Order: sequence, then structure tokens, then C-alpha cells
Amino acid sequence: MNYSQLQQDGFCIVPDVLTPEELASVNAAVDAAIERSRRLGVATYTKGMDPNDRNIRLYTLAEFDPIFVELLRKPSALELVSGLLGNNFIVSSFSGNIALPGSGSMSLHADQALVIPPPWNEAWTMNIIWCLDDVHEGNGATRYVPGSHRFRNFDDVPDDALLHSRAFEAKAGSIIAMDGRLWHTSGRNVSVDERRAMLFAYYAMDFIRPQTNHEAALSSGTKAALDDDARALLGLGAAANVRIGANLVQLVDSDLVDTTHTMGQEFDRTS
Ligand SMILES: O=C(O)CCC(=O)C(=O)O
Repeated sequence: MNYSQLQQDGFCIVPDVLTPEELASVNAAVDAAIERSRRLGVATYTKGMDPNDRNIRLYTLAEFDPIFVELLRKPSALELVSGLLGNNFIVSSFSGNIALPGSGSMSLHADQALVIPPPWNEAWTMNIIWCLDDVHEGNGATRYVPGSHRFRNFDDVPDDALLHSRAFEAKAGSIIAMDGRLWHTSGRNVSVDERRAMLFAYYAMDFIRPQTNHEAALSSGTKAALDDDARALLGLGAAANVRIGANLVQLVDSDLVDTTHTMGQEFDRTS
């Protein structure tokens, strides 16, 4: 049901994915991440992307707390991701946008169009958006242009697309699964005192270069604490984009070529 809506409309909303206790823990981790970023002097506002500093941006969430890695691999999220993208995907980026009252709207965009040139014939990327607050028009919920996941190139995007946009409505603890081709933007938070926190877990087919190079962006301590599944999901390790090639090599002669060795390891041994 969710998956067919995701295919047809370019999004679906799944309520109650997080229990109240999980929601409280994720919110506490977000607060701690903001605090740590500020203490370390990491910018929490990206000039040029948001109209003002009422948006708090958090990047590379996996670095901040293991709870964010657990969100990335929640079965209810991964079912939707594999439903749309198949089984060969990795995390392209995982960021947060906490829109405080007074925050403005960024530019309309589709996340797939940010990483792949047109034509966008298939869904090769998608977001699982974690709603940490009730989100709605007034507090700046993400706005989407209905049917825009069918746009195949930039010429298909009407000049007045934004006028046709609508705000997602979802309760705290829900996820919104969104086709990477759906054109969207952040809304304006015109409320008096409502925070709007949403986390954007962006998944992409494994042959697309990720937005965040987690090998470079994560600290060695964080990487060392990850298990093999989490490492694979984050695209870590020296080998990249060898999936199809590795199978071919095994077909040629699985005794001659040990595909478990990465090129980096080979280099270490011979240097
Ligand atoms: O915060 C939002 O509602 C949308 C954020 C977004 O689309 C982005 O950061 O690329």
C-alpha cells in the first residue's frame, strides 16, 4: 500500500514509525549534535542555501550518535528504500534541517537532479524523511510539487511550479518516503513558537557518487564502532563500484582472483 503510493505519487507517509521513547532519544541526540557542532565551531547554518539563520543544519549525522545509524537501517525505512531502488543502494547523505520560527524557504529542487544529469527516467535516489515534530504548513513542513517525480529534465519544470506546491502533513514519529525526482523545498516557518525538525536520510543506487564521502567525513572512532552492515550501508572501505565487476571476475575464475582484497590492500602489501 505504502509502496504503491510511493510509486504512483512520488511519496508516502508512514505514521508511528518511532515510539514516543525513541522519538525522545532522537530529539535528545539532535540537541546534543547542535550543541557539539557549535562547540566545535562547525557551521549549523549554510549561507546561500537558506534565506536566514533560523534554519539549523546538521550534516553527517552518523558522526554524532549511533542512534542516527540505527535510523538509517530501521526495517520500516529500508523496506521502502529497497522497494523503490532495489537492493543495491547506499546512504548518500544524512542531514537535519531544524526550522525555527522565522525560517524561510530554500530553492525548489529535486535531490536526484542535484547528483545526476537528466534524463531522470527512473528513481535512482530517494529520501526517508524523519519527522521529529508534527509538521504542517504553518511550521514550514517540506513542500512538494505533486506529480513532479515525472519531470524528466529541467525543461519539464514549470516556472510557476512553486505555486502548485503543497506542504506535507505528518505527526512526529512518522517517516515520509520521497522519490528523489520529486521537486520540493523547505516551507517557511511562520508559527510563533513551533520548532520543525526533520532529518533527511538520502539513499542512492550504489553506482552514484554519494553527496557525503563518509570514508573522509567520519572520524576513525566512529568508523571503528560500525558493524559490517553499517559500513556497507555508508559505502565505507577502499573498494567502490565493483559490484558488477566483482561478479564478472568470479565468473571468469574464482580461484585466480581473490575479490575480497581491495586495491588499497594490494598496494599496502607491495609497498
Ligand atoms: O527542510 C526541508 O524541508 C527540505 C530540505 C531540503 O530539501 C534540502 O536540504 O535539500
